[in-house]
Amino acid sequence: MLSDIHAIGRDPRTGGYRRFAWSDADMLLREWFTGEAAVRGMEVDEDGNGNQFASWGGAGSEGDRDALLIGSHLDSVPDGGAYDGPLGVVSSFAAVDQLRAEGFVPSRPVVIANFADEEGARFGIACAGSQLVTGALDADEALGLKDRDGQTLAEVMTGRGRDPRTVGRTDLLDRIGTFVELHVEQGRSLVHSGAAVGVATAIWPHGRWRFDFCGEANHAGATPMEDRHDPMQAYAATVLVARRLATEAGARATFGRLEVEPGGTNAIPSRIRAWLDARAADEGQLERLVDALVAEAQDAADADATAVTLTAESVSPAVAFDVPLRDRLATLLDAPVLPTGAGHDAGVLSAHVPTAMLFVRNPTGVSHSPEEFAEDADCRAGVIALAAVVRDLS
Ligand code: HGY
Ligand code: MN
Ligand code: MN
Repeated sequence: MLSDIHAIGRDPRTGGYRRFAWSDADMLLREWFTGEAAVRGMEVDEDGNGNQFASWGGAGSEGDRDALLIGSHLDSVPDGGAYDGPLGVVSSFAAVDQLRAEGFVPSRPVVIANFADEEGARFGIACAGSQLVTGALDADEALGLKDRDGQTLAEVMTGRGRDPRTVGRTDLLDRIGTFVELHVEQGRSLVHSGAAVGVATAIWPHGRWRFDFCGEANHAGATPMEDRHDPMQAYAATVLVARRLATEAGARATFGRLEVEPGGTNAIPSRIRAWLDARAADEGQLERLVDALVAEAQDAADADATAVTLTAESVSPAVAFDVPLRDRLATLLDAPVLPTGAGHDAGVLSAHVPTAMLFVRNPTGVSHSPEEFAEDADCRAGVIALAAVVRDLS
C-alpha cells in the first residue's frame, strides 16, 4: 500500500511530499483511502470537515461510545517524508487484513480514520480536522483561514464540492470509546531501546506564533547604515536568541518559515513575517520561553526604531495519554514507553476519549524531511502490534 501511494504528491527534485489539505495530491489520497476501504467491504463516510472513516462492523451508533478508532492522517508538511501519517493509515488497513485472515470478528466496531489537515501546512492550524471534530477549533475561524494564495478554507472546500456549512463539531466523540494511533517515531528512542514498536506516554505542549517585524523600506545603496529602520535586523537577532533561550531551557524553538516584503535584492525590506514553532516539556516552560523571546525581539526592534507584533496562530496543550490504556498496551506488546515532541490527532482526542499511540522505529530518527524512514520489517512489526491491540481492545 505504501508503494501504491509512493508517487502521490512527491516532488521528484527533493523526494519530499507536498500533500496539502484539499490539494490534488490530497484528493488522490482520499480516493486511495476510499478504494482500500471498498476492496475490504468497509463502509466509508466523510464528515463535514473532510475527515474520512472506514468502518469494520458498523460505524458505531450515536451515544454508544463503543467503536475502536484507529488510523492517522495522509497530509504532509512541505517536503515531508513518506511515513508521517500514511504509515498509521496503511498499518490500520493491514491490521484489519491480518485479523480477518485469522478469522477474528471484533466485538465492537473498528473504524479507520484519515484525519484531514493534521499538519496545517496550508492553513496554519495543527490537527485542524480533529480539532474541528472535537470543537477545539471554531468552524467560522477555520473557514476564514487563508492559504498562501489568499484562498479561504471555505472557498477551497467549496471548490472541492464540499459544503462549508457542514464544517464543525460532529458526533464522533459519542460513537467512539478509544482511539489508538500508530505513527512512525520522529526521533531515535526506539533505536536506542532496540525495540521496533513503542507506546507513547506524552506529547509536549507546542505552538506556532507569527512575528511581524515592520520597518521602513529604503534604497540599499543610498541609505547610510545609521539611518536605516531595517526589520531584518530584529528578525535576525530574534532567531539567534531563540536558539540560545531554547538550548538553555532544554526546549525547542524553530523559525522554518519566512516571508520578506517586498523581497527586492537592492532594497531594505519593509516587513519580515516569521513563524516560530516552539515546544517545551511543560506549559510553564513554553510560556516563559515565548515571553522571553518576545521581550528580546522587542528590544531588538526598539534598537532600530522598528516594530514587532506577535500573533499566536496555533497552540496545542500538553498531552498525557491515558495511563491504564498506555500500561495495558505496553504490557500486551512488551514495548517500551516514550514521550514525543511531535503533535498528533491522538493528542487532540486524548482530551475526550482514552487514547494511545504506537510508535514504529525510524532508524534515521528524522521526520518532516525526505530522510524519514522505517524498515519494512519494523513496519510489519507495527502492523502485528496494532492487530494485537485491536484484538485485545475488541
Ligand atoms: O508539528 C507536529 O508536531 C506534527 O507533525 N503535526
Ligand atoms: Mn508531522
Ligand atoms: Mn503525523
